[in-house]
Amino acid sequence: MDRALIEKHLKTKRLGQKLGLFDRIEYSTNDAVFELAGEGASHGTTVIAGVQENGKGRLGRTWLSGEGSLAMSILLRPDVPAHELPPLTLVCALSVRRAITGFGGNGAVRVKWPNDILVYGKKVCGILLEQRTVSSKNCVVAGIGVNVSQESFPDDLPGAASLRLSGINAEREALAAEVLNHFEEDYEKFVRGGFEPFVSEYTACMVGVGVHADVLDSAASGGDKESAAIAASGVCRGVDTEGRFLLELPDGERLAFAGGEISIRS
Ligand code: BT5
Repeated sequence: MDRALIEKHLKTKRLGQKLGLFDRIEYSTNDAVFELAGEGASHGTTVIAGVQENGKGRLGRTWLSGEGSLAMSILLRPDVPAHELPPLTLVCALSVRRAITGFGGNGAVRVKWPNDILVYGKKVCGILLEQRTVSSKNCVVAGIGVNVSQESFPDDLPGAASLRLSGINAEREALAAEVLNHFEEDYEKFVRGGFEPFVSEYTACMVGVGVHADVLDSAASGGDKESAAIAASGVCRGVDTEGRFLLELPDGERLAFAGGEISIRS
């Protein structure tokens, strides 16, 4: 990872101005940032790695970050009450989506509620926001994993692709800087006005709007999607002003889900 190249593209005031860079890190960049938070690191402190061993997904899942990937984690010290923070994951997905589309892909780059970015239906990015109280202060770490230039994936990840395999050629350092540029702006907008200003953009690039969807209870199955029970089925109607997934049931009633996982029926 080339620091000068990141700095060349970085236009932020705070995000990424304190930067830890690793070609390889042996543990999750999210945990690395929480450690720095415990040492008093300021808002915006960022850790970026090429290869990340022991990367984390949601619900105890693993995130594969081998050669050709980008793993980055950003420390946020929000002045927002904890219960208002969940939609920040969606905001972060929009920032990363915009950073990616700066290199190509346009309409093919979509968000899958709540935390994935897909290109041509395959997952190129996953986002994990974690919140903890560190030294009695509320800290959020936004973790972003992007498959940038891998040429292949293991057989057990048939739904994964890299930007390169999807026809988008991005330099990791430039992409990382653009993610920070977009997220700084979007984070400030979110702190001022909540998720409402993002609803139409999110809905416009969201996978599955108007299509039949199942909401899965993956938390109850310990994160295992295959064995997760279907909590509800209906037609996806986008997201509401709190970033919740809207499902229209066959009788016309609308349910809003703050958590869970979505399976879109094609
Ligand atoms: C996520 O979880 O997608 C969140 C991934 C967050 C990774 C970043 S990297 C920087 C920071 N440090 C960390 O330790 N984590 C964050 P989830 O929605 O639960 O999806 C996990 C599932 O995605 C796995 O169970 C696999 O099925 C699949 N998966 C794992 N690695 C993948 C990859 N590289 N590309 C596409 N899919 C992958």
